[in-house]
Amino acid sequence: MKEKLEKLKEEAIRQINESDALDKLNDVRVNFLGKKGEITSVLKSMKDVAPEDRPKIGQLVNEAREEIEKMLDEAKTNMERKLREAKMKAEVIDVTLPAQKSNMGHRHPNTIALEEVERIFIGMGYEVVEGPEVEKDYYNFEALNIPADHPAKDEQDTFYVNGDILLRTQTSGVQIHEMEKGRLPIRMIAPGRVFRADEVDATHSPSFHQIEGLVVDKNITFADLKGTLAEFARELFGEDTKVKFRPHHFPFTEPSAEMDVSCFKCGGSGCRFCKGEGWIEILGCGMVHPKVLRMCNIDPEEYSGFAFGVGLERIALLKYEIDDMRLLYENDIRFLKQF
Ligand code: 2NM
Repeated sequence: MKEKLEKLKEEAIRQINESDALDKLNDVRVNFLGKKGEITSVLKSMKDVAPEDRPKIGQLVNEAREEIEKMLDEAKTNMERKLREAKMKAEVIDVTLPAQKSNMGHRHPNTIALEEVERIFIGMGYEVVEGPEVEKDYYNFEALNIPADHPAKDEQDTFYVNGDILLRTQTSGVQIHEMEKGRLPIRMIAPGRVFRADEVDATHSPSFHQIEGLVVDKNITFADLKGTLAEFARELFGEDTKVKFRPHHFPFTEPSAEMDVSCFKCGGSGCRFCKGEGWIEILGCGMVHPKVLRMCNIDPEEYSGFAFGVGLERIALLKYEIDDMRLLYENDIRFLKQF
């Protein structure tokens, strides 16, 4: 009996040492100390032991049981400690590692250019006014002195919603609405999306953006127009920028002009950027036609005004030296991130 107990003990120790997981240790406990375990069955066979030997054998069995229990407990404590240590090691956080940067969005070059233009005009006391992209034919053409049979209407042929309603080809309609309100004087810019029946190429798109400006007050002259737009050009392209006005024709202004700025790359001597010209065309402008004022119930004998229109994409392309307008519409983050 004694030998059998020794053997059981040895076997239990061997199995404990071999256990590499808590559930395996538990199996050992069940196999030896459980209800149907080895040690328990030894106890059950006590009935075969001579009565005088029973206390002695009983003590041996209990000792073996206690010893196995102790070994199991120690092994369990050890194993739990090792598991805890491994877990701590695996879950270590190095607080000195650089943080993962979240992917920030980026303002579109058009937006950057628009905010720059808005900043300049707000600085001169202008209001920024927006209006509808879908407009009545009257506000896009008629009120701007472009009658139905005018050739300028062919030039700006557009997308009609129906015979009377269209996608605006310029933001001038916003200025007409503002003049109709009868609150004078007016100093405003109207930025926004416009539409033309143009094919897509490096410098054209059927949908682009314009910023139009309007000043209406008493005694406004072409000198005010020149001073204002020259200052705009200097703020946008640098203080050494020169401006030049060439006579032009628009139905809604008289006289009308186009304004060139001296090339901000070569300073006017001629380079690849200005195609050797030294000058870059930047906007159209003029004194608001008396007919336009009258249609808005403003007396041209009392009030006068100047207006201008500039393409936002044109400014973004020039300012950021982008050579293809299509890049502005593809929204490739690798391109957009550069500005
Ligand atoms: C341009 C050029 C010249 C213009 C005129 C008006 C209005 F409403 F007052 F008649 N708004 N914008 C204007 C004048 C626009 O774009 C090249």
